[in-house]
Amino acid sequence: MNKDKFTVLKIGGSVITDKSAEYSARMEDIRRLAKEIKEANIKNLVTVHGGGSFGHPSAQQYALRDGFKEESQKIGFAETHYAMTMLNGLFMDALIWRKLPAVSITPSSCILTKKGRIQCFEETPFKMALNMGFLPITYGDAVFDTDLGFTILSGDQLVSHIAIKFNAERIIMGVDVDGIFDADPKVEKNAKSHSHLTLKELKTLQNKLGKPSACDVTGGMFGKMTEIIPAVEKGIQVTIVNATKSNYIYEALKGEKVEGTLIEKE
Ligand code: IP8
Repeated sequence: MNKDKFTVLKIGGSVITDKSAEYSARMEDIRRLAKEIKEANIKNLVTVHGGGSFGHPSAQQYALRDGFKEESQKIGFAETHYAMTMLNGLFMDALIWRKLPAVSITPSSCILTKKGRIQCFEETPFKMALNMGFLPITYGDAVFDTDLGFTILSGDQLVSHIAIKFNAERIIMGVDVDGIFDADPKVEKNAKSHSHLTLKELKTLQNKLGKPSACDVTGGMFGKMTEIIPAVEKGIQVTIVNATKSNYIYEALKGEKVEGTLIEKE
């Protein structure tokens, strides 16, 4: 593995798709983010994107996360995975158009989960791509599961797994709100944002917020917090920024101070 530390960037599905309409990509945001990634020009970057209105509706309709129960779900698995390859294709197109050497790593072909958690990751092509200076791009996907038959792997679990396994220096999570709040800012007008959280504060806040009842099959901000906790425990710094706002991802990648939430172990 490359000796230089690297960055894992997550681009949320709510940033690059319109969650109110199935299979609706936000092309302007996809192009803008590709430009920001190009201009930031940082070495050793792994990017993971979410599913938004491409992955979640069919995953929910066919209850894929709970695993294989009946034959009729198989077409749902196929549709969900195919929809994710379409969204990934749009993102890849924008990156390659900018002359970035982006290479897609398809989770359903190289990852197996066990009860929903990553069990085996055929990582050699991923490591070679990173070592050779390519820009690996991966995403939340419908994957095969040794116990459940199949399930849904969230981009957030992938982010944390990759960051821990390959010793990343930092994680940048691009979401559609201004960081972590003490309540859902889309519901509570007076929700207060946190510019800095320690691991202890993050855990306390997570308990306070509790599980949401959102249509996001992988758990929204609560799921995000659950997934990043093990990475923060390993000393990986996590920044949560609003990727719908111009240049926030650029500034975060450059290591500049940007509005959002910085999470550190201590
Ligand atoms: O949007 C889930 O990934 P996420 C992807 O990162 C699918 O939670 C297929 C629903």
